[in-house]
Parts: sequence; structure tokens; C-alpha cells
Amino acid sequence: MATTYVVNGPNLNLLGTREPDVYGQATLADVEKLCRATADRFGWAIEFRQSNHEGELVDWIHEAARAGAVGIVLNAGAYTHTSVAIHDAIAAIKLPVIEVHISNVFAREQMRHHSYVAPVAKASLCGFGIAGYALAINGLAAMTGAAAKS
Ligand code: CA2
Repeated sequence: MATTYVVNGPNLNLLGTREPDVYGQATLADVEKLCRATADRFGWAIEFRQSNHEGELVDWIHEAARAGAVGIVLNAGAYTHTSVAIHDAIAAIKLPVIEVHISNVFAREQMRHHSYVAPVAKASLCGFGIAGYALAINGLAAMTGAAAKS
């Protein structure tokens, strides 16, 4: 079965527990449920991951490529704004990577305006709340020509 990786970076395990004004009330488990339901429309499986460690995120990007995944939906969290290692890992693989942020990073502090992921991502989206993950999976399906199940 075709598989999409959904990879989440640091502190996203705290979703739904703090800062609901910025990130909403949904938990990471809710995000996972949404991703699975969205991917299921295309008959796709989801590998859903979260880590607070940069190197583990790099390993999973490599793993997705080795596994022949359809693509990666990536919310690299704060590493978006700092990580040359994640940039290089994405540049080294051929899979389409869709960058997602729950909040509108451009309406926030200056430090969140730069992304090391964006130049190597196939597409980027932010500010849709957790619906952004579903939009990213739908976008990946459109890009790869996947048909929705009837
Ligand atoms: O908006 C996003 O999805 C971010 O990637 C989230 C990151 C932030 O550093 C990026 O600039 C934008 C932070 C994730 C932290 O998530 C929390 C959730 C609840 C409580 C505390 C942190």
C-alpha cells in the first residue's frame, strides 16, 4: 500500500495542552486521526511520527525515501527556522516534501519568517490550523495523480 510519512518536530507532542490561542485545542492524536482519515480517501497508509530530536527527524526523512513513500508532510516545528541538517536531508532525497505549519508563521515573530525547509519543499502552507495537514495530503495526492476512492 502506498504510504505517506507525516513527520512532526519538537514540542508538537504538547499540542492541545498549552497555547490554544496559537495552536488550537486539538492534540497530536487528533492530527494523526485526521491524517489517517484523509489518506484513507486515496487508499494510502500513514507513517505518523513526532520527535524532539533533530537527528531523528533527519533519519526519518532518509527512511521515507528508502521505504519508497509517496511523499512527506513535514512540520519541522522550530527546526524549520534553524536546521541546515533538515534542509540537506530533504535536498538529498527525491520525494516531494510538503511543509506545514499550524500557525501563520508570517504573522508571528521575525525569527519564524525564515524557513530552511521552504527552498527544498515542493509546497508550503501555514495558518490553516491542523486542517493544514489534510490540505497537504490532498495536495500530495493531486501532485502525484492519486485518485480518491469512490
Ligand atoms: O505553527 C507551527 O506549526 C510551528 O511549526 C510550530 C512550532 C513553531 O516553533 C513554528 O515556528 C511554527 C512550535 C511547536 C510547538 O507546539 C506547541 C504546542 C502546544 C504548546 C506549546 C508548543
